[in-house]
Amino acid sequence: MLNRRQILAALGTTALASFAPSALFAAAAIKPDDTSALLVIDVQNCFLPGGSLAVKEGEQVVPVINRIAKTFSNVVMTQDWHTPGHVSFASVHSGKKPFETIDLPYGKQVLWPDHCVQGTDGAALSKDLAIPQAELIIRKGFHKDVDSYSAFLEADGKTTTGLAAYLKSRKIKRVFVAGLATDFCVAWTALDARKAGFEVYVVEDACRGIDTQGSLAKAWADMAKAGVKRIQSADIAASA
Ligand code: VGL
Ligand code: ZN
Repeated sequence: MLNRRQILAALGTTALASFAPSALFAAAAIKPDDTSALLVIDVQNCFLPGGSLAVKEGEQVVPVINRIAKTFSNVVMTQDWHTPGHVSFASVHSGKKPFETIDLPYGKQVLWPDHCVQGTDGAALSKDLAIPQAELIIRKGFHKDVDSYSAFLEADGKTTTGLAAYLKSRKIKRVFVAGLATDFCVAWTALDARKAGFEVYVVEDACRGIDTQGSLAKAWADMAKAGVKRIQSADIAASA
């Protein structure tokens, strides 16, 4: 009689290798349910090629987001929605250039090229998004003197957008975050979602970053520390 150890040894690594990956993959697939929502962050013309604050490879998130969105019954989109002359624009601070920082009453602010001005074509959502079931569009950053990277909370740290209350009233427990830019609006949204008590997944290949002054590495580190789960679109089970 072979004992357990001898059987395992006889099976050897080939048997394990051919068996384990698919089993692991199946176990790892995440299935969005009715308590899950996909948050599609700022997939707007200004952040896409030709836009005033174009994110490198930003257009590549669109097909990935369209694909994963099919697995969600709840999808919320956001739009960065600034006034003309918004405080986050370098153009309104004399002697300042885009990507420099200034101190504002609510803290440090990165200055940007003018972008996502209310009602302009640059502020429009990408026409290539194909998510007809999206149920809510949250606009943010519309107070002239306060920025809002996060879809939940403005940069003053206290003015809410109403999104947490909306999601809670819809019984959402888990949010999946995708879009632009990984290191600003995606990361701030993911961090605030954790603070609001949601289970949070950021879908890495459905996002692209700006990466200024180490912002991308810092964003991933902050998100890991806050318990945000970093996943790939392939980790989400294909729709039934
Ligand atoms: C964003 C910079 C300025 C973003 C918005 O969507 O990540 N970044 N405004
Ligand atoms: Zn903005």
